[in-house]
Amino acid sequence: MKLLGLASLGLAQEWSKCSQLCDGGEQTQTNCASNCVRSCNIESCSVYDDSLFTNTHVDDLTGWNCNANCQMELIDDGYSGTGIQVAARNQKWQGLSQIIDASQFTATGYVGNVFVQVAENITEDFRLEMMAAKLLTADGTTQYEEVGRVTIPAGSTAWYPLNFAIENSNFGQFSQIKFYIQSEQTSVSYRADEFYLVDQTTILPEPVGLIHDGDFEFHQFGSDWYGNGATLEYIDAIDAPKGNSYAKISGRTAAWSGLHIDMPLDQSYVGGDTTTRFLQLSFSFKMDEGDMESWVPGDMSSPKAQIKIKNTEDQTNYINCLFACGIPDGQWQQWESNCDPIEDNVGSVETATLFISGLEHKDGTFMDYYVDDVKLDWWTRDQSWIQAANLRIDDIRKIDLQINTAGRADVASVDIKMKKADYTWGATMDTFMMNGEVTDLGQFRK
Ligand SMILES: [Ca+2]
Ligand SMILES: [Ca+2]
Repeated sequence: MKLLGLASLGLAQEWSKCSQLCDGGEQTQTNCASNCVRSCNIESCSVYDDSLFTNTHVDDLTGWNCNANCQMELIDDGYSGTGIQVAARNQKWQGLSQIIDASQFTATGYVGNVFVQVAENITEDFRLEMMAAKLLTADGTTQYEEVGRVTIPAGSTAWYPLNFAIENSNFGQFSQIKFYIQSEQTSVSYRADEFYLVDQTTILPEPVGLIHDGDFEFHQFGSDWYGNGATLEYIDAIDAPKGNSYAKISGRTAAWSGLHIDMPLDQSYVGGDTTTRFLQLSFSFKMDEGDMESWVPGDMSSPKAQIKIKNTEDQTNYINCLFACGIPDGQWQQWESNCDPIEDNVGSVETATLFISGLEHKDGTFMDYYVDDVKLDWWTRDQSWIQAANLRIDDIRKIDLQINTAGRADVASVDIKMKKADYTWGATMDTFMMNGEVTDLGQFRK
């Protein structure tokens, strides 16, 4: 029995996606078995090839300098392959740097990243800032600008992404721009690896389903996400469920306050067969661990997710997308739920907005929460059973068969027909159940 290889298990898909990325960027979860892929870096290989920085992977020290005579060395255990370690410094502006000729800046904005790690145990949070020192051609003075920062938590030895962006600058007035990493905490030595700096328009991703930047990896471009009666911040952290950033929602004052995004949901999403044609929402979610000390699961309402559809007659409909009685906690959880079908009675769609809110505590407080990897797309039947079924068939229902044709040079071919099984077997199933999923279903209806 041959089954279509249309879908593989989710894990396998993550693997194949990782292998298309370049800088050693797949992360394995520290507390799961080996080969347990959790997420991949979001950037594509091209960002390293197209980078305005040279020697992006730090194969050696070529092109990199330690600003104002600080000390650096090549290390073997970088983020991927070799990297750079910068020793303790005397002044905050001493740090790893590279100078780029300003004539290379031809686009209106650039975005970059470098992975950083502390080289020793630290007992307090450690902040690194990416600076741009822009040398004016006219009078030889320098303009300084902080273009990105990251805070590494006390005690952490993980690699962290330091995202940065330089936008809307009149690059033509400068002769060169020096990027350098600085920190007030000069006694802490740190490591850096895998740098890039590219035209921001070259790496903006296409929306996945209805959601643009659902993994919050491109927030520095001005995201479509907003805090709704709440403060929306972006956290850059290596433990993000997807990529290197996620959203924090704080300062909530009501059950409806949370996160929202306007979506390109048009009339093509309305109506049709409501038994098969509906949207599925999934997202990663956790509560603030600090808040969990006062957490009583029974005292908190579940998260809520709704699509608000406004029609051309200014009427509003809400489509529920989260039907769960799960108990969120301080660990990342994956939430997945089908939305109610969007029926014709919503009218002509003018705007559509997804809200993620809820979480009202019995005492009238509204806890902070975190979100990542939000997807909203057509529901499709999970076909991961096919691969599993094929493996079971190989394992249980197939045996090797040997036919000895020695001494029968006159035999041109052998036809084998199984006439009787050792035991009675069979199955009943709905004719439509595997339509389009199994190639030779008819053979089993004989
Ligand atoms: Ca490297
Ligand atoms: Ca993310």
